[in-house]
Amino acid sequence: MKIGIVCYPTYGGSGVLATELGIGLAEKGHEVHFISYKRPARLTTYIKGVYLHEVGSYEYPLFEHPPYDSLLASKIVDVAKHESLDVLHVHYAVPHATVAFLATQILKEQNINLPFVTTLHGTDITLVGLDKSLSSVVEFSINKSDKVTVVSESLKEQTNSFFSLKKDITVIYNFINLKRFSRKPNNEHRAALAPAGEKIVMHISNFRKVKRVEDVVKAFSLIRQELPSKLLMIGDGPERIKLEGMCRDLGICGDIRFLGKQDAVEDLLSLADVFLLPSEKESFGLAALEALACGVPVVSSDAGGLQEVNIHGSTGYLCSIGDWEDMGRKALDLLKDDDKLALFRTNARKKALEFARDNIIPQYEEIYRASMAQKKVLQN
Ligand code: GMT
Repeated sequence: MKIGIVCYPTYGGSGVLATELGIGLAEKGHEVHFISYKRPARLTTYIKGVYLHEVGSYEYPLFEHPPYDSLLASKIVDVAKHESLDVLHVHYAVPHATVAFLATQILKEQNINLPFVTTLHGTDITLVGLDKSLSSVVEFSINKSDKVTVVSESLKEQTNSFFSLKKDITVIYNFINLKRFSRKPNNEHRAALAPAGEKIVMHISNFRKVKRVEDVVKAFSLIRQELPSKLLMIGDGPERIKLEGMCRDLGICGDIRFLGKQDAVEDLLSLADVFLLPSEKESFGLAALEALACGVPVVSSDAGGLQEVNIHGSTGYLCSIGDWEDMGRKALDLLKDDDKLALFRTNARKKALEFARDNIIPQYEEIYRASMAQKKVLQN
């Protein structure tokens, strides 16, 4: 198949998932055309069958903001026509599903029937999509998609309760490349980051408000009172400055390292003893899955789809949103008990196997085929 993938290129879960999907599809022999305003962060090397079409900008004194939606629609039309796409897959409803509808209508005028699949990732529904200023457009665009997928049962339930949908939604979980995400011990890195053999606590995110990163630091301050430990904070985003101030106020900066955005997160995850994810909202929790795949137990909130990934008392623990004291205690419970930690590590990796890339990608291929068949029937 020739597949167009529209995604955000940044270090957000939807872009990561879309990129890994495109790479996986190309490895299976499909031709994949990424359409994005920058090279997606996880697209680091040349891969046979993968092409990138950048959406440019357009400045004009009349515009306060460049017209991203129109530029993207125009690029989709161009790529669809000249690369003869069979299907278009857009990630994140806002504005990608709306733009996909516009682009496919333009193509229809030129007798090209391109089906489009929309994948809802989370905040496009639970935060941005719900906002009164956008919700009617989001609902319309979901209904106009040929197929709609979501990343968890929890997100399916929320989407159906927030919007009046005429569409069936298919759940396709986030997936993981288990070869890449596996535990690869690195004594040199461990000695550099935890020189006295301290335990390593880790968090990875885009440091947005919804991630409740301050709870990570609060939980860690409790952990380090009882156990020599280090906290590695990976990623960057709007909350980082506040967080750095908080570490200084608490006088614990010596035990916290902010490593910024990293590409090879699997190497760092391999160093961790426990992963903390206190999110306010989390439709699936790809970062949690990446940790589990590297054999790292997860202490997380019980938000959204996290309950479908992180199994309480087996792969880690689930705590109420905002209860950082419980998160700290649960992490300590694991960190202080080597046998338990070893058992949870094994369970974590075992759970991750359920989300193996090879099991999930065929579900997307099936959705593409179904959307193409549906379009053909409508056409005849
Ligand atoms: O994690 C983020 O805030 C980024 C966000 C996105 O849409 O870019 O990630 C969402 O999509 C991921 C991939 O499907 C999910 O694993 C994340 O749980 C989801 N984030 C939220 O729901 C907050």
